[in-house]
Amino acid sequence: MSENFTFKLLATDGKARRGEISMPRGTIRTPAFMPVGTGGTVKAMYMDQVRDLGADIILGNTYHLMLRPGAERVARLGGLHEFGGWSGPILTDSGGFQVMSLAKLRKLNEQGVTFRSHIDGAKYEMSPERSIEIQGLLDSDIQMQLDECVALPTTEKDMARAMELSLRWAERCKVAFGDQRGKAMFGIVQGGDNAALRERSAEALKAMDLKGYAVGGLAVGEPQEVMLEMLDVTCPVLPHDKPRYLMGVGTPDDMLKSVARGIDMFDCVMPTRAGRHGLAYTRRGKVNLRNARHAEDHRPLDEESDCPAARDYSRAYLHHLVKSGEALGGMLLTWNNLAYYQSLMADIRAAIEAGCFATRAQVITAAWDAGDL
Ligand code: PRF
Repeated sequence: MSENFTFKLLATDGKARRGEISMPRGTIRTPAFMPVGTGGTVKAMYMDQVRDLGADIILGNTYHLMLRPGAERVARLGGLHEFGGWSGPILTDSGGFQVMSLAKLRKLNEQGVTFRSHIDGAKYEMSPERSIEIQGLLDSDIQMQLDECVALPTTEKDMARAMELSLRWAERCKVAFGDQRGKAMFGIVQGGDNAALRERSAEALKAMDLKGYAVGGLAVGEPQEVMLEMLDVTCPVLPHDKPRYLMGVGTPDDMLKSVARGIDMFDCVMPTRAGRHGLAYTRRGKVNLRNARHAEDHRPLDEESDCPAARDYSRAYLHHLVKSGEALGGMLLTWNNLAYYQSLMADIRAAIEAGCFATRAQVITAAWDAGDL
C-alpha cells in the first residue's frame, strides 16, 4: 500500500502486462477484473465473499448513487466504503454512459448533460465538474472523467464530435479533480471505430498527464474484431507506465485478447447479471441452468473449483432454484461466476509472470470451446 497512487509494472510478456496499482486503501493486482457494484452493492453478493474471491477493487456508479440515495447523503454517512462495507479501493464511473443508456429526456451540450431520473422522473444536471464533485462525495478512489460514448455504428462526424467533446471534458475534470495524492482521475479514450480519431484522442489525453487511461466507446455494438483493432491502435499511444482500463468488457475471450494487447483492468455486468438470469460461467464455457437437461444432473458445476457454489451444489438443485425463482439461485450463480472471473484473472497474472501468457490463453480458450462436460 502507498500514500500515493502508484503503478508498477512487475512483468511483461509480449504486450501483456502484470502490474500493481498501490493506493491508500489497498493494492490492485493487474490484470484486474472489477466486479460491478452499481448502487453500493455487488448484486446478490456479500462484500466478504467478493473480497474472499480475490477482487482487489470494485466499481460503483455515479449515476445510480446520485439518484438514490444521493451523493450528499452517502457523504454524510461516511462515504461509499463505510456505507457499503467495502474497505478496499473503489472506482466510480462518471455517469455519462449510464445517463445515455438509462435516463429519460436526456440532453447533451458543451456544458454537460441534463436528464430525468429513470426512477421518479426528477430532473438533474451533470457537468464534468459536478461528476467529479459527486465522485468525491462518494469518496471514490479512482474517478472517471465525464465523457460521451456513442453507440456504433454511427457517422465519422458524430464520432469526432463526441471524442472532441470528451477531450474538453477531460480537461475540465482534471481541473476539478485537482491534486489529490492517494486518488486518481482517469481520462477516457473515445473515437468510435475510427483509428485516426482513437489516436488523436489517446495522444491528447496522454499530453494531459493523467494517472490512468480508460478505453471507452467499445463493446457498444461493433464486432469483436473491430474492438481489438481499436485496441491495437490505441494501446501503443498510451504511456507504458500508467494503467489502462477497458470499460464495460467483457467475456472471458474479450479479456484474454485485450490483455494480449496491453489492457490492465476490466469491469462488466456479465458475470453478475447473467448469474441472476440462470447462466453459469465455467472453465468449460457457459451453462444455462434453466435448461431441462440439468433437472436430474447430480454433478456440480465444477468439482475442481475452490468456490462452494461451483463445487458443493448439484446442477439439479441449481436448476430447481432458478426455475423456482429462488433468491439463492441468483446468489449461488453470481458467486460461481465471479469466482470463475477472478480465477481467470489470477491465471492470466500467473501466466504473464511465468512468460507463457500466449500458450496459457490458448489452453484456456480450448477448454472453453470444448464446451460443457
Ligand atoms: N464511457 C464510460 N463508461 C463506460 C463506457 C464508456 O465509453 C463503456 C463502453 N463500453 C462502458 N462503460 N464513462
